[in-house]
Amino acid sequence: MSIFREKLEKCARVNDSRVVLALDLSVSTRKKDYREKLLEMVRRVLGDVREHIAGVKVNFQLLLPLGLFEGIQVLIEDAAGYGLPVIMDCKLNDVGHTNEWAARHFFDAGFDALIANPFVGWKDGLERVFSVAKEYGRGIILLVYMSHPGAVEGYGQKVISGRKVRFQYEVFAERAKAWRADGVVVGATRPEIIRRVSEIIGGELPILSPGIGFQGGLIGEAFTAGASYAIVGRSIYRSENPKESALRIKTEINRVLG
Ligand code: BMP
Repeated sequence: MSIFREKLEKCARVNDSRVVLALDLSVSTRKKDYREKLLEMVRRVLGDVREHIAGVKVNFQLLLPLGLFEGIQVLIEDAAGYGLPVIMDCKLNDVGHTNEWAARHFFDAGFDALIANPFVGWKDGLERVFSVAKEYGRGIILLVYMSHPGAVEGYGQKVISGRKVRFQYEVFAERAKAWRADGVVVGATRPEIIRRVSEIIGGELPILSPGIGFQGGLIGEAFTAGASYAIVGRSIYRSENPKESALRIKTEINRVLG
């Protein structure tokens, strides 16, 4: 098991939580002191909810205004101080040499794992990302089926694999296992697909499931179908009391998991 997975599972145990916080807050760059305001907001939310989450996910909404070796460093240090792993949600999706450098920068900056898109394939696509992750001892999480309606057009299409007609996401779930990924993303809006992916990966990899709350996914359905973690953003950081919301969500997940 990778260091990233060990860290995620340890936090899940210590905080008794299967929630990964999506820190997607934003402040318009037209506002004065937007960097300071944004950093203050995200640090406050993270500090408030830290005992009720298993990890943190950052995406371009924070990376672009805060800067990888500037504000993001403060956030990574905060998370490290709380013992939380930090995932870079860059959905890496290019040819090998640029993927490799992006991954090196993210790992040098201190991210524990990054999310990549298996659509680019292995050879001179994700192969170099996996080898960089191995070199640094960090994690790679693969998108297998996204949570938005348009996901059906790609992840949900039928493809010919070998001689069989399969769903694209089934092939991706098998690749995640074969490539020794550290987790897969499957939208909580599609519990039947979580169930199928869970059959394919047979408990070998955690299923991280975004889309609960604002996108219509339900905790009961997603976790009964086999989700391991919920990736939750707006239902926590947009609520009046993020700490209480994170506690409520983790408690509901724990109740479903029994
Ligand atoms: P929210 O809980 O506010 O809907 O946020 C969901 C988070 O999960 C966002 O950070 C988004 O980038 C991410 N996400 C998603 O919603 N669907 C996917 O299929 C993959 C994601 O990474």
